[in-house]
Amino acid sequence: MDDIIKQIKEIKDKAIEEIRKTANLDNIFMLEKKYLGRKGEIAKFSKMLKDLAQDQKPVVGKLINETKEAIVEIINEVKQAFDSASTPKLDLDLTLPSAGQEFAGVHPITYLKWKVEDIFAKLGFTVVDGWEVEDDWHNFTALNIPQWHPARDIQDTFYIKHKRDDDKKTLLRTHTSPLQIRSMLKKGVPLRIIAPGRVYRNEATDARHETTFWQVEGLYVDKGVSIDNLIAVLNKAIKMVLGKDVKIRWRPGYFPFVEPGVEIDIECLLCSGKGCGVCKDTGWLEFSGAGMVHPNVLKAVDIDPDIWSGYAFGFGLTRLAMLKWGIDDVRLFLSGDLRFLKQFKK
Ligand code: FA5
Repeated sequence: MDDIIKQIKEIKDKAIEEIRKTANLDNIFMLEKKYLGRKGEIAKFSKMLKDLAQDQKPVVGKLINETKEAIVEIINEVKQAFDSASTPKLDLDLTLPSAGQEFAGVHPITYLKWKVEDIFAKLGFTVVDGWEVEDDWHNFTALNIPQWHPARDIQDTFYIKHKRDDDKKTLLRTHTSPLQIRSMLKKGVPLRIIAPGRVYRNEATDARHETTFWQVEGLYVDKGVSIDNLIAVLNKAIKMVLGKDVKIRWRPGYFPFVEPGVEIDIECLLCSGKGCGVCKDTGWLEFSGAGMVHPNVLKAVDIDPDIWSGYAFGFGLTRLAMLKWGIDDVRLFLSGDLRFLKQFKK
């Protein structure tokens, strides 16, 4: 028995010395396991108890318990010392009222996009999404604007630098119209979609023109679609988005991918049609291009124009936002100016 007692005392001294000397908290956890763990040093002595004589068991058992308690105590002491050393002393008054938390708001264009999507969904349109980096074929050629066509000059764009100069040349899309092509190729006909998205043009900016702006493309292809359907749907949708009756002007317009083509203007709500800097004193803001899908566009995606017909439109979501909220400069949308953006926070 004397031998066990000696061994227990030696282990106790060794444990206490090791724990005191340790320099980091991880080691403390390791030593705790080493001495007090299920298979640790102290547990070994507990297992020996059963082989001792009856009168020796309480003496050795008591010593084991005292040793455990002494080791637990020193471990706790050292842990506490580490804790208080790692807690920085801050000059902080926790009773002060909070400075308040600011939450971000939804950008007005995003809000309007959601509204437009809801309205067109109610009118039976599916919302589709596309890429902002397009290839020349989807952005121009398939839309009846071949390489040599002068209409390419109207939508000057940002080309992605590379050596090729053919249909696979990539560029930042100049309009959402490539989604007409992509949707017909992917989904076939009949088809009724809208495609909202960001587009890019290399042009001088002014109160109505940005280099980066948003459009919403619409396409409806079926049997027997007429221009009356187009006029009815757009008149209805515009009024629903703006939440009031507005004057809408339809006039002939040229886009190579529609025939006949129209341009749609909305009375300038900033000056109630009287004429101002934003509408260039005309009283109208150009809002959308539209028309009946050109047979060449249908042929480009292997759809028979003798069976199917359709209308398409592409309106400026950014222009619509200007009209809805009376914003007199398109450049405010991307300015990142919080004084502007905060006005739209719900
Ligand atoms: C087009 O982009 C055609 N893809 C529209 C279309 C689609 C016609 C389907 C026929 C069938 P346009 O370049 O006119 O057309 O642009 C359409 C609308 O985008 C304009 O009426 C205007 O509201 C808006 N827009 C055009 N350029 C800018 C710009 N730089 N900044 C802000 N909005 C613009």
